[in-house]
Amino acid sequence: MRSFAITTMAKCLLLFFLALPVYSAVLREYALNLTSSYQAPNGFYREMFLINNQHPGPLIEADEGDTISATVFNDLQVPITIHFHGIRQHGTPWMDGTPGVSQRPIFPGESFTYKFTTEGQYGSYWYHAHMRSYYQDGIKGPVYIRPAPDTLRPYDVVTERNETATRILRAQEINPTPLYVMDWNKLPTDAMYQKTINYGIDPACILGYLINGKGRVTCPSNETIAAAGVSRLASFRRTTGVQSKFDSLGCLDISALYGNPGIDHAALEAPGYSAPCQATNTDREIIYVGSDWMMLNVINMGGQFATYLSIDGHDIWVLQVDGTFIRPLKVKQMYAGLGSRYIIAVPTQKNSGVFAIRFAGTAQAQVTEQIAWLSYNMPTIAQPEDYPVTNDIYQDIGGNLLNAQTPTFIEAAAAPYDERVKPPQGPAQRTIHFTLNRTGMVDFSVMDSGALRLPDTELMTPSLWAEDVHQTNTVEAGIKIGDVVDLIIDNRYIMAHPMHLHGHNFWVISESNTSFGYSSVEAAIAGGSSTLNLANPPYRDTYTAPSRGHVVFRYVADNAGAWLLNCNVNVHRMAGMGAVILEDREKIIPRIPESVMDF
Ligand SMILES: [Cu+2]
Repeated sequence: MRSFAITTMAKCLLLFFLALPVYSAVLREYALNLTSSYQAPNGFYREMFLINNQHPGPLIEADEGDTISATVFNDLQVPITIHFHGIRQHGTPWMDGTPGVSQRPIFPGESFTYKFTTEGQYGSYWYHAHMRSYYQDGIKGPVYIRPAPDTLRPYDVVTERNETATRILRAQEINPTPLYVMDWNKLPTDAMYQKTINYGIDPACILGYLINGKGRVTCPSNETIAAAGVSRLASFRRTTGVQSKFDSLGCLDISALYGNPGIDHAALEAPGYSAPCQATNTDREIIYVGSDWMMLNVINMGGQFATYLSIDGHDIWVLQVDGTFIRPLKVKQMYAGLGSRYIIAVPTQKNSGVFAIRFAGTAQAQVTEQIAWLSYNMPTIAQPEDYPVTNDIYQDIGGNLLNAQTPTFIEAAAAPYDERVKPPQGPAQRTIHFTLNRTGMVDFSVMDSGALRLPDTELMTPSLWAEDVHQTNTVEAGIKIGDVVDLIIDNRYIMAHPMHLHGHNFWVISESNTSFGYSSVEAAIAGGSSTLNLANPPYRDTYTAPSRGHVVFRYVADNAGAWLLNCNVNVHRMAGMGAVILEDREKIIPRIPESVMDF
C-alpha cells in the first residue's frame, strides 16, 4: 500500500515536471577524435588535423543550463589541449584548456574529458586547440547554446513585428546556419613556427580563407589587386617610409622593410612569391535559401586576419555578438574580429538567383577574398559560375566599400539589447595596465616587464596551482572575488590586436585611436575623458585594441582562477602577446579535482 502511494506520488510529480514549460538541464556528451590527414581543402595538399574526420570539427550544442562533456582522444603526434572560447568556465577554471595555465597537455595516445556547465550563457562560441598553433592546422569547431525561454530577444525589432517573420527567426534560433570563416596556410604551423623563430620572419600572409572548411584559390589580375590595395600601400608608405608592392596573391611585401625584399614570404612558401599564384577549382560552400529570413552563425575561427563580410544584394541585421543579444544593427557590411561570433539575420526575399557571400581580409598585409554562395535555386551538384552579374556588390576584394555611404557595422555601437547588462559604475577596486608592443621581429608583449613566448610555458606546471608563479607574464594584482577590475590596454604598435580575456565577459568602457592618457578610470571621469562609455558599452569576450590606440575592459571578478589575456593573432600570441591574471587563486586551489592535478 505504502509503495503504491509513493509510486502514485512520483507519477504526479513526474507529470508536474513534464507540464513545466522550462528546459531541464541535461548532460550533453561528445567524443572528439583528433587525427592527422593529408588533404587539400583549397587545392593545395598539406598535412592537416581533423576532428571526427571533419574540418571544422562537429557542432557541440546545448540548451542554456545544460552540462557539456567532451572527451578528447588525442591520436595526433603532438600534445594538445582544447579551449572553449568564450565559455566562462564559471567555477571550473581547470576546464579552460590552456596549457601551462589551467591544465597539462593531453599527450599523444591520451584522452581527457572536459566537463562544464553552460549556466548563464547562451549563443555562439567555438572550441579550438590552445597548444602551439595547432588550431590553425584544423583543431577547431563551433559551440552553440540555445537561449533560455525567458531571454530577451530582438527579433521583432528586425522583422518590424511581423509575426510570421519573428516565428521564422525563433525557429531558426534552434540551429542557425553555419557561416564559419578561417584563414588557411600552405604550411603546417609547426613548420611555420620553426621558420619564424629560426629566420626571424613574420608570416604576414595567408593562402586564403576557407568558409565552412571550403574554398578555392583565385588569382585576381594585378590591376584588381592594385585597385583594392591602394589605401594599404599608401598607409604602409606613410608609417614606414617604404614603397612596397603586392605579389600575385595580393600579399604586400613587408620584408622590404628589413632590406630583404620577398625573403620572408618565399621562406614561408607563400604561393605568390615562391611561385606565381595558381588558381584552383575546389568547391566553395553553397548555402541554399529555405525561407524569407535566414539566421546565420558567423564565427571568425581564423588566426591571422579579421574579415569584412557582405552578401551581394542583401541586408544584414546583426543580432548577437560574442554570446550577447545587441540592439540590432542593420548594415550591408560587417566586421568580424578574430575569435568573435555574430548571429545575424538576413532578409532573403529574392525569388531566384545566386549571390556571393564575400569575406575580405582587413589586414594591411594582404588583399584577399573568399566567397561562398547564397543560392535561391534548388540544390545542385554543379558549382555556380564565378561572379554572376549583379549590380549589388558592396565591397571589393580588399573589403573596401564601393560606396562610402554604405552602412557598415561599428563594433563600438553594439550595445547589449538587455539594458540590465550594464557595467558597475564608479571606481574599480583593481586597475591593471597593459602595453601592447613589438620589441623584436618575432617578439610581442603585453607588459613592460617582458614577455614569455607561450610555447615556452605550455609544458610548465599550470599556474592555476603551481607553487612558483613568478613568471614575467603573470599578473598578481591581489584580485579578490567581488572586485571590479579595469584593464587599461594601450597599444603602442601599428597593428590592431584582438584581445581575448578568458573566464569572463567584459564591458569595453573606453576606446580610441590614441592612448588612454589616465592612470585609472576614476581619474578619467574626474578629468572629463571624452572616450569613456559607462552607459551602454559593448559586452564582449574578445575585442580589438586599435592600432596605436587603447581600450579599457571592465569586468567583475566572479571566477577564481588563473586566466589568460591574449592576442588572438596566432603569431602574436606565440611570440609573447599574452599574460596570466591570477584571480583569488587560493580560493579555488582546494577544489581542483585530483584527476586534473595528477593528469
Ligand atoms: Cu596581436
